[in-house]
Amino acid sequence: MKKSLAYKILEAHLVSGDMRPGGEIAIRIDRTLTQDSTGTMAYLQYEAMGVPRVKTEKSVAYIDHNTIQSGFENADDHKYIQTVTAKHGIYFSKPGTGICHQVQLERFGVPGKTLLGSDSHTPTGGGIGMIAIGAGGLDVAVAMGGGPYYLPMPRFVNIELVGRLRPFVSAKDIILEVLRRLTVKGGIGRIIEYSGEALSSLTVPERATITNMGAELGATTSIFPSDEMTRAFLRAQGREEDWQELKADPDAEYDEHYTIDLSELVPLVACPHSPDNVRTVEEVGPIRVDQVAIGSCTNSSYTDMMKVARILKGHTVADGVSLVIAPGSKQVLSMLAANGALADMVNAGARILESACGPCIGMGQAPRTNAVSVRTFNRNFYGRSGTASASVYLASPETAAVTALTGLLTDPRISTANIDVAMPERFFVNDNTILPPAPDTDVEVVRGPNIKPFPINTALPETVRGTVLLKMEDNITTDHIMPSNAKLLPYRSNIPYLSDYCLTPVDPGLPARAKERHGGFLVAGENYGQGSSREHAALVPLYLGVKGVLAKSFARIHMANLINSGILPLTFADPADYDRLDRDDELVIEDARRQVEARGPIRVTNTTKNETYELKLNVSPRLTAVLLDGGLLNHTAAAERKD
Ligand code: MIC
Ligand code: SF4
Repeated sequence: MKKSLAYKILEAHLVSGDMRPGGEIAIRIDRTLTQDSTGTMAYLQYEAMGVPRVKTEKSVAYIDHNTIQSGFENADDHKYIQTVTAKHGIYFSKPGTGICHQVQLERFGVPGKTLLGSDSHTPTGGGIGMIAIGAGGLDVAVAMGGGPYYLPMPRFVNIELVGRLRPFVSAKDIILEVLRRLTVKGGIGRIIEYSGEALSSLTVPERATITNMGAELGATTSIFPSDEMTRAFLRAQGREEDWQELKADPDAEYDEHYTIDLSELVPLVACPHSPDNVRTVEEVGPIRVDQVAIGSCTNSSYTDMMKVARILKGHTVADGVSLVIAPGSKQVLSMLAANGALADMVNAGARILESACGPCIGMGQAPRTNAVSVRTFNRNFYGRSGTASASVYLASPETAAVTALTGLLTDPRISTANIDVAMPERFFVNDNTILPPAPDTDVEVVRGPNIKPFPINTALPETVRGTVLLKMEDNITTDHIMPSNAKLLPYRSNIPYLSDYCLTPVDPGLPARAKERHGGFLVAGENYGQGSSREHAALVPLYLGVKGVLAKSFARIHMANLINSGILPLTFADPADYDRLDRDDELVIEDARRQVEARGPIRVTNTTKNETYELKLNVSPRLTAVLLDGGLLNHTAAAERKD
C-alpha cells in the first residue's frame, strides 16, 4: 500500500488497534500542550492520576487565553499552573510569551512527532509536519501520564495545491476556500493532507494558518510534508537539527482528493456566524466597518504582521474604525519593535495588544451594539466577540489592514503597498520566559480559592430518566454550550459558577430549568459541540445533571469530552425522530446498562408521546466500558482496583 504522510506517522506511533476505517487506534503521544483556560482542569485531573513526573518527551503549559487579570481568580489560576507544572516536569510559558500555537510552532514543533493539546487549534502544528491533535484536558492529562491517545481511525483527504497566489491573496484565502468547499462538517473523521507544486511557495507560518483552520472543518488534524521550507523555518529558529524530510509515498492512496489552483483565488471573507459562510470580498461589497482586529493563532506570524505594517505605514486608520493588533508572540513583537514596523502600526492609529488570544476569545474589545467587526481570526460564532448583536467577518491580514484604512470592507488589491516580505533568515530567539520544570517534585503547589473541585459522575444506572431540557438546531458550538468571555473566563476552574451560563445564548432559562428538574436530556441537530476543546462544555452539563445528548451527529472533541464525563452521546438512527421530540417530553431508557453493554441500538421511550425511538451509540468497546463506569476517571479507578 502506498501511504500518506499522516498514515506513516500514525503507524510509527501505533500502540494498538486496527488501522482500517471504522476501527479505533491508540497512538503514543510525544508531546503535549495546554493553555490556561483548559489547563487548570487538565492539571487537576493529572494530579488525581497520581503520576509524579510526566512521561512525555516534552510537555508545555502556556498562559495566553486569560491574561487580563481583572481579579484574583485569573492570577490564582496562573500561579497554580506555574507551580503544578514545575513539580511534574512540564515547561511553563509565562504570560507575554505568546499564543500557545504560535510559540509551539516557533520553539517546540518537530516534524514527525505527535502532539496532543488541550486546545482545538493544536493542529496548527501540522504546518511543520507534526500529527497535532486537539483534545479535552483529561485526554491530555492521560497522555502526560504516559497513556496512549485513542481515536477513531481517520479517513485521509488529499488537497493538492497548484499554481501561485496572486499579490494580496494569502494563506487565509486558501483555507477559506477549503471551508467554502468542504463546510464546517466536511473534515469530521478525516485528516487533511496538503501536497502539490504550490508547497514550494508556502512558508511554515503560511502552512500553519491553513492547518490551524482545519479545526473549523471539524477535521481530526491537517498536515503538510516536512521539506526544504520546513528546514528553512527551523534553521531560522536556530533548530535545524530538529528537521527531517517527511513526505507521502508517490501515488499515496487517499479516500478523497481535491485540487485548488491558487492563482484563481481572490480575497475571501467568512460572513456571520460561521467560518464556512464564505464569499468573495467583492460579493459582500463595501459594508461599513466599526472594528478591525488582527492577530490570533491563525494570523499573527512575523510575516503577517510585517505585511500589515507595510499596508498601514504612512496612512491613518479610518475615523470610524478601532484597529487592534496582537502580534502572536514575544518573538514577533520584539522583531517588529526592533525593525520599526511597530512604530508604523502605532503611528497609523493601531492599538497594540499583548501577545495573547485577547479579542478572539472575547477577552476585551467587544464591539459596539450592531457593529461590523473584521477579524483575522478563525471563528465568528454567534456571540463569541462578547457582543451578541455584532457581525463578525473573518478575513486575511491584508484584507483587514486595508479595510481598517478605508473604513469599508475592501478588496486589498487596491493597495499600492509593497508587501513582499520574506521570512527572516534568523528569528530573534530568546526563551527566557519559558521556564523549565523543577528538577524534582519538591515544589509546593499553590491553590487559591478560585480552584474548585471538578464534578465526577457515578456509574450508569439501570434506568435513565429525565425530560428534554432543550431542543437545539444544527451546528451548536461550544461557545453556545459554555460561553467564554471576559466575565466568564476567570471561572474556568469553578464549574458551579459556570453552570449558571450553560447554553444561555440559546435559552437563558436552561440552567434554572436543569437545576429544578435535577437534570435531563439535551436534543440537538448535526455537528453538536463544534468548536472548542473545552471540557467545561461537558463538565457543566454533568454538574447540571444532564444524562445524555440526543443529536443527529457530534463534533469529535466534544463527543469525547461527553464520554469522558459519562454523558451518553446518542445519535438518531432515523433523523426524522428528531422532529418528533419536543422540549419537556419525558424520556426513559430502561435497562440502560445492558443496552449500552450490548452496543446495539439504544431504545429510548418518550412517555409523554407514547413513542419509542432507536438511537445509536457509535463508540468502541473501550468507550462503552468508560460510559458504564460513569466517565474516564471512574473507569481508570475501577481498572486499578481490578489490577
Ligand atoms: C477557542 O478558540 O475556542 C479556545 C478558547 O481556544 C478553545 C479552548 C478553550 O475553550 O479554552 C479551543 O479552541 O479549544
Ligand atoms: Fe486563542 Fe483564538 Fe487561537 Fe483559541 S482560536 S487558541 S482563543 S487565538
